[in-house]
Amino acid sequence: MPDLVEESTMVSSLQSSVGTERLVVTELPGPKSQVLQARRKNIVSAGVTNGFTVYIDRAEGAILVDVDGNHILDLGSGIAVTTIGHAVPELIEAVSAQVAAFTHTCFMVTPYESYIKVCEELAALTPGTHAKTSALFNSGAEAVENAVKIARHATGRQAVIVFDHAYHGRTNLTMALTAKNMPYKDGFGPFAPEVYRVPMSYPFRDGLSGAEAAARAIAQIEGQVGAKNVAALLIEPVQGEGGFIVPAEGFLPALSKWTTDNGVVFIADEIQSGFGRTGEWFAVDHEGVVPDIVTTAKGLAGGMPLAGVTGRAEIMNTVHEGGLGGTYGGNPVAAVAALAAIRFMRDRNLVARAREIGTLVLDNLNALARDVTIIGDVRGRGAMIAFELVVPGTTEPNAAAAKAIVKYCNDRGVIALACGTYGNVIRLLPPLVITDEQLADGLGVLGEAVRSVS
Ligand code: PLZ
Repeated sequence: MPDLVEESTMVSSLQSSVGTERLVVTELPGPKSQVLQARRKNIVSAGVTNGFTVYIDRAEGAILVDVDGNHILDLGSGIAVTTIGHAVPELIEAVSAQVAAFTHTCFMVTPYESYIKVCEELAALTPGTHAKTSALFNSGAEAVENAVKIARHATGRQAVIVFDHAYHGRTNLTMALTAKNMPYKDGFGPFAPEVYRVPMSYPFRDGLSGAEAAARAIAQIEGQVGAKNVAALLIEPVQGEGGFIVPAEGFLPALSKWTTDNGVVFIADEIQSGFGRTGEWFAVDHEGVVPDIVTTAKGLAGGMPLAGVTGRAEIMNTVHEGGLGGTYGGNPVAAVAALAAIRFMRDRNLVARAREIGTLVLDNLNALARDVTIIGDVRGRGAMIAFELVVPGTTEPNAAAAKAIVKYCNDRGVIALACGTYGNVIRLLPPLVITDEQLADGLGVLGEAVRSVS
């Protein structure tokens, strides 16, 4: 328990300005972080890991301040969550006022307006002008589970189609939907049935056009599952954990058409790619695809836990009364945070900013890729950009290089995240409020890291 002195220090530190510059004042992790890490080892389950063990005290914009006073540049946004940046005054104000008013009633017991407003925003922002309804939950995995429940209920069918490299969560059903065994699934079975995996479009590794890759996936579905048995096709329009894989142009539209022709519910998992991240409100917007259901979380509520399932009213509303819910789903504090985050994104035009960030990052990384032999591919959209590391002269994944690059960045106070089925992809997910100077600083360190590992 923190004593009173510590608590008052916390409050004053919250009020002091963080500034915008990266500043490393101790070895990393610093001495206080090391003490906390030793404490953690005794008491936090070993199954939960940390990428970079600096313990955070406060944050602002794209800077995290750790307990040793180091100012860390955040190029990960807590895995694509703090899209609007840390400590946004409008969000603090909204959340504080809501905490003072009431923190919980359970929407299923006695409702409140902010839940409705979030659903109105989701209906307005997600693709398509058809009638839509939403249900709110706490986490991405919970949203995906509910989207599948709804699709099965609406179609009376059972099979769910997912893709190679997919990531959809860590609960029992979403583990089954997720592709990668280690660390997500190993030893955690048995898994939920009626999940069928088909090949993704992965231009760097398969060389297929979007139409060819879609034909390959569809042939497999029709041959091995049968269209009439398929309730839902679930896909991340830009895959996240799987390696920021952007399918070839035409792949998503072809799949979307096939689902429409066959009475299959097209579910876009936009949990990582949504809410402005890719330079459109949703990644499917880049190709004009209109999903039947969209799942959202992460960037939706600026760091508060909130997730949504938004879909065609005629699909969403087939569920019987009481069929969807949960104690905390659409919690009022998280709901007002979402409203503040959405307003902030609109006011600051952060979706356009994501496109600018994309241009800056792509130019920088493409130039870097011409100079070194370990970058096999640079890809992504908007502020969701990554590069894939290979053994020089081959396409063989180079996970060791990714690890070394992340460590080099961390040692200098920059958060960079690895991802990918083969652990060989470095992804950038900066908050969209990152300044050009901060971005240049982060890319500078990243460039040094790549050159040092090459
Ligand atoms: N769908 C597309 O990216 C979460 C997971 C990190 P939850 N991605 C980060 C980890 O190792 O657990 C994610 C996602 C997509 C679903 C999810 C699941 O969202 O809020 O983590 O449950």
